[in-house]
Amino acid sequence: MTDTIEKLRTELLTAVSDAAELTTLEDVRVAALGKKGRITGMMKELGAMAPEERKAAGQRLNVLKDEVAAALDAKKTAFESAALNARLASESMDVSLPVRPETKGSLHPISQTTAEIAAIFGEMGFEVADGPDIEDDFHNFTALNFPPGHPAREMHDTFFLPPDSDGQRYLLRTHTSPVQIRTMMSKKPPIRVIIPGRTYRCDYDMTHTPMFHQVELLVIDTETNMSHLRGCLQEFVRTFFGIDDLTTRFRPSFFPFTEPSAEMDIGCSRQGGELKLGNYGDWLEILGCGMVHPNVIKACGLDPDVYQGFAAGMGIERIAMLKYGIPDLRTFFESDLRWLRHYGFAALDVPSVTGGLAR
Ligand code: 2U9
Repeated sequence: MTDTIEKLRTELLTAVSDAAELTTLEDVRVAALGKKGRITGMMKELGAMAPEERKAAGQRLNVLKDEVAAALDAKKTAFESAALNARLASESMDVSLPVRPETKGSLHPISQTTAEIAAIFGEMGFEVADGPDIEDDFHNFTALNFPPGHPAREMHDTFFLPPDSDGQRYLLRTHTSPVQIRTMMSKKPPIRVIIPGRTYRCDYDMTHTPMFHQVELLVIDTETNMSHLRGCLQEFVRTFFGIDDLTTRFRPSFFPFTEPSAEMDIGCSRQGGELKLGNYGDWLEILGCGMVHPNVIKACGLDPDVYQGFAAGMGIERIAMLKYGIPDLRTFFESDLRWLRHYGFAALDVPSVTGGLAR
């Protein structure tokens, strides 16, 4: 029996090693370990042996069975990884190839500008957060320290939905600030987020549309101050407009949700009726900002004696118009294909601070 097992071992291991493909290997497995396989057959013969002989032969057959099964497994794994490597090699593509010139369609300037803003703040360590367009009074007003009766709560400024069965009056968010409230209530500081998104106000004229886009940023930590706010926003406008020495100026202002509050201007020139950004002595208002009001920190369940931070907000249409020389706000939402072809951006040219923000 010992000789037979040894012969069978050599035969089976050679068959495994000679198998050139998965189907042959499967044939070897069936011929060795299947119901009618050679090893299975020899196991069946053990019953007819004398007890001593049966014990020794049984042990040898078990060792052989494990050895052949292991060799089959190893060979199968080798076949599978070779097949995967061949597939990966044949399906690879060169992602650095330029976009096909015949690509139809383009990115809307709002999408392009939003991606540029996210790339700049992303480089500074900010995450992008988002939240619902339909909000409740708490997240849109109360938690942001708007007192009852504040003009922004009025019917004529805010789009309210009809009250639901519980009398709850939902609204279309008037700013992206409720997302900041949701972020502060769900995340532990340090928090560094930007929130780009749609906002809605009941207003329509040359410089207002009922839906517009805002981006807000929020930093909450234990030691943030106005100089961090200034450095961060100055770095942003310089990178966004691509003007290294762009000057900034902060003027005191008022918002219910920040204290102190400020408006930031950037340097410009209006000579000859043409607006030029840069260090020319004149000023253009670009965004609002401030240190988050302690009442807002408290409303989000954080201790204002431990945490403070800064926030800022700006209109995306406004900065897109300034950067790309788009003269009329209302054209953003007219879906005029000629306008989109003129002001649109190549769809797969993802902006980055190092690779460039726009062509
Ligand atoms: C939280 C705390 C503070 C966000 C801020 C502004 C100033 C601001 C306007 C710019 C033009 C809106 O698009 S716009 O009409 N925004 O001036 N926004 S500070 O402050 C926050 C936000 C959330 C929790």
